[in-house]
Amino acid sequence: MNKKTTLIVGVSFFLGAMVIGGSPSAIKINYKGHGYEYVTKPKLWKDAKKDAEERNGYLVCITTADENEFVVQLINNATDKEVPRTWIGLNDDKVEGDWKWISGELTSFTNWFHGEPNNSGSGENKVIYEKRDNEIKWNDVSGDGRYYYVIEYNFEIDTDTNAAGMSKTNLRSTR
Ligand code: MAN
Ligand code: CA
Ligand code: CA
Repeated sequence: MNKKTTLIVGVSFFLGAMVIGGSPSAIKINYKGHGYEYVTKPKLWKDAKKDAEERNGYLVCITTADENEFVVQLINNATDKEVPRTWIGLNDDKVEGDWKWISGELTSFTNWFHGEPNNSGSGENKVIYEKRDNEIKWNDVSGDGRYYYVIEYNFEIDTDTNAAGMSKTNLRSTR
């Protein structure tokens, strides 16, 4: 097969798998020994947290610029729609302004939008990734919205075909 044929066959196979499998409600991928699952089913923060814990994971906790870049790519490549608002495991529920990862990890790395966190309105103690202009960063919001979420696992997980395809093409092409 020449290059063009190989590409067409490859892409057709991928789209075929998408049709057979339907649009995936979760994307599973491993990074530096941890599993990450992007759940494209909107939930309240507390229900997303509970779901993650019931599956032996936790809402994603981001401690380095590399990990941030990886999670941003996961969110950015998950759907062909506008980047969805996405819960992470950061909150200041205990003491206003004292941000904590639910994993207990250090909070030295941050990725707030300019002007955030602002605890606006009647208070904002949970955090999402969202897209403003061309940036995907953090904003504090109330826990009342229903958004997608990323589950992190302290171990590698089984990845599905679609996610493997995504990791090889989309993720690598951004490096
Ligand atoms: C604006 C900003 C944000 C805030 C949201 C709440 O976008 O003030 O800081 O979180 O409104 O909807
Ligand atoms: Ca707050
Ligand atoms: Ca805010």
